[in-house]
Amino acid sequence: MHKGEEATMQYRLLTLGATVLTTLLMGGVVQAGTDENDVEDGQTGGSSQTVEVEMFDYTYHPAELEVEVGTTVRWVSEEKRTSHDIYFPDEDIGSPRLFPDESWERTFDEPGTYEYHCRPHEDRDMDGVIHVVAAGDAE
Ligand SMILES: [Cu+2]
Repeated sequence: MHKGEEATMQYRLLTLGATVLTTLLMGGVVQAGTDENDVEDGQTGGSSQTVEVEMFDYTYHPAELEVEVGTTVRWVSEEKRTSHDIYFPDEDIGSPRLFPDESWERTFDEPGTYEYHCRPHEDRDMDGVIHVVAAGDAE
């Protein structure tokens, strides 16, 4: 075998390696996109986790939150006396009034910015925002 052929062989091996690598990477991406029916591994891709926002002192904690698509946000009232709610005016979606230790959940399936406030305490600037980002884009 002279030098020309040897170089070609090495090139072919390199190309093969790159192809295998690309296939593996693509496989990973595809898997990450199929989170909805992915029963075996809930960790991949769009989140199915639950994140809590506590309500106390007439404030949402945290008031600003970034989550991945598919995340459920649960608002829990840690207040001592008064009640609060969670209302999204853009969509006219809202919770009932939550008394101490009560909670309400909403799952976010679309990326976007979701502003909300507490209807009983809008005049006290009790408001918050959820930033829903595509899977893998969360900081
Ligand atoms: Cu309130």
